[in-house]
Amino acid sequence: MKIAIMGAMREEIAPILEHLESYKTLEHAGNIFYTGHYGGHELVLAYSKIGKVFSAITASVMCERFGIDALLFSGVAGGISPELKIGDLIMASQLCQHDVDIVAFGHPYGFIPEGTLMVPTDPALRSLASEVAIDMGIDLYEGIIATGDQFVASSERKSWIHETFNADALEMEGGSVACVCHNFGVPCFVLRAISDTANGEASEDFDAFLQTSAAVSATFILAMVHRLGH
Ligand code: 3QA
Repeated sequence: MKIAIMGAMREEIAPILEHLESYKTLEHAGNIFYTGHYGGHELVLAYSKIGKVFSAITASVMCERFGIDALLFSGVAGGISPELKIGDLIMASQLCQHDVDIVAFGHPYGFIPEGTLMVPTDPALRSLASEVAIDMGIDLYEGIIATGDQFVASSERKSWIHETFNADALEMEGGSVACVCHNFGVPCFVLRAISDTANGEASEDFDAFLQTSAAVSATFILAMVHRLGH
């Protein structure tokens, strides 16, 4: 299979790149795409830069230009559910855009006409992830992830996102990437390890835990790649 793995920040992709014995690079559309082999599959890796727009560019290029069979997103997130502690893993069942607001026309928050409020991820990739988690003895949460072009560092905004979308975690790219994949018909999986809890201490926690949480997510993604298509 040909599998795309993407993150938003360099730190989210670096621990995966380290595991490739060799790779080639291709520069395109403001990104560096790394191609190589792992676990008997062809891989294409890239970090998009932060946010919905940059991540949509990268995901679109991966879908359109690399002929991928699946796209796996690996990275960190702010936890909303009190069950989620720093370092815990959550896979998205579905994702939304918490910053979309055309409520003046009677639409619910997050809804764009001819789109859907929630975009689901691929059920087969989710069940594979559940099996991998059991085998590795890891607790893997499943829930709604809310995406927006904001680093959330306030309990008020975090509560609003929870109440409005029933989201368990939030970040800045998953919703756009899932939307791109959905529109291209490419199976998508979004995994995040918690780096902070999106409250008043979020920026300090994020700086302290970005690297370790990114590595937790990357390790799990590589275990999934090992199991894909076998
Ligand atoms: C944060 C990263 C962006 O790609 C989204 C991390 C973790 N905690 C979050 C939170 N709110 C929203 N998203 C997240 N990622 C970008 S800002 C830091 C940039 O530092 C998930 C995420 N609470 C760069 C140094 O200047």
